Amino acid sequence: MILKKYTADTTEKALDLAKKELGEDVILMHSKNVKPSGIFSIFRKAKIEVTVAKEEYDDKAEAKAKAMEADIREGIASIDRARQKAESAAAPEKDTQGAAADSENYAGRNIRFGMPENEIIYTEEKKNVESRLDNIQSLLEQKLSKDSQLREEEQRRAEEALREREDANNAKRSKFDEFLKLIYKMLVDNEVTETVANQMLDEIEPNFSDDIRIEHILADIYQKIILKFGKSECIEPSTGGAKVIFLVGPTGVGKTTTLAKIAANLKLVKHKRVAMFTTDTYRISAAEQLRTYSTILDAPFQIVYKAEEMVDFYKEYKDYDYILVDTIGHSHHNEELKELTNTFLHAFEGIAESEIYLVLSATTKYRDLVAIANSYNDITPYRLIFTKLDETDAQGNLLNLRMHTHAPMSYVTNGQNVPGDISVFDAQETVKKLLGGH
Ligand SMILES: Nc1nc2c(ncn2[C@@H]2O[C@H](COP(=O)(O)OP(=O)(O)OP(=O)(O)O)[C@@H](O)[C@H]2O)c(=O)[nH]1
Ligand SMILES: [Mg+2]
Repeated sequence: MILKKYTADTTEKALDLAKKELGEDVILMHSKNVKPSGIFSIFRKAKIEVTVAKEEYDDKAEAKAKAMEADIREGIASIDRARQKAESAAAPEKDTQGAAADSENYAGRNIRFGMPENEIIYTEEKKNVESRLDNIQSLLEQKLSKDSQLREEEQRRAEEALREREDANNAKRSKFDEFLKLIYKMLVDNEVTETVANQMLDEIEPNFSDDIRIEHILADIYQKIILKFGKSECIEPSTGGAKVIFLVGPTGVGKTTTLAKIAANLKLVKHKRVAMFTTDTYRISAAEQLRTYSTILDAPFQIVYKAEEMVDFYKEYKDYDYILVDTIGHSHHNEELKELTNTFLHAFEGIAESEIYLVLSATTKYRDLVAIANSYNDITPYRLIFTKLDETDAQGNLLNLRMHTHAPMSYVTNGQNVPGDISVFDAQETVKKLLGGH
């Protein structure tokens, strides 16, 4: 707040000076008559000195200042009234009786000051008004200091309320963050990669409500991961002729065993006509393994060496429902075998409907799984089968690979038993495990 004094003939003129310098919004704090000095000062007109303030803060304070200004104006009016009274006492037409009475009333002072009667009245009234103004000023000062205390108190309370609100928000936010951290830890413990875990958590709507509970966040992320897994896509009958089903993948993941499980289910449960081919001519034991299953299932069996040969064999079994083809397992670094597999996979284009399933073990390291999946991405679209779920407690790689490849999930296997230990991938079951369920 700026406080300044201005002196002029009238209050208005003094205020004008103040407004010129400080602007229109100055507040009149105090006004008083200033006695002229010098030998003939008694005959000279008194000047008015005003004290003005310029507020530098809120409207409320301005309103209060205006109220004070009104008080002061009243004081000034009072001075003016006194002056008028004194002037009318000095007027020539003043009746002598009245003057005598006044003279009596002020006799003591008359003797003391030796002044003309009208000047005595004026001086006394002026003193009264000045003392009244002094009172108003001290009142104003008290009020101002009280107001400023109140303002400080108000500001302190507002700041405290803001701090409390911030603390409460931070508490809720940190509760939400705490839950997210727990879920993140759970996912990563289950071998979901940090990238995928963050991707999942990013999709959770922030919730800082009072009744935030971990169950709500879990339900949210549960739904979201299930949606990420999408609908499982499994073997479907062909619209004409035998459907050719290929199982491809690295060595030892369980291709032959899984093929036997699928064949057994199609034949024994769904009563479909099934033939079994193998392109794995590298190891005698590999072919013998599948032959044994075919014998048990009483299903035709063929060893296939070349892609053209396979098309010829297909003609023999085209009235069957399914031809299941086991392929040679190979490293994703082995370009020769990769090319050979490629020729088999594309042999039926324009001849028969086919589906290709990439068999991966849930126990394989994420980095290797990505390399394997990438090597098949170059060849063909595929669906994902995960084996050996019984050998790991962490199913994170199922989500990682689904997110990496965008290939549909199909089957999972969880044991060596044929024809058991195979099922259609159940996203709910896997997501429950990823989130710490059993
Ligand atoms: N624990 C467990 N073992 C399995 C599962 N599936 C297959 N196996 C075992 O994994 C081993 C390899 O299975 P195969 O079916 O021969 O694997 P493959 O992919 O055909 O192997 P290659 O033909 O040599 O490339 C066998 O001992 C199977 O019994 C499974 O779901 N769980
Ligand atoms: Mg095999």
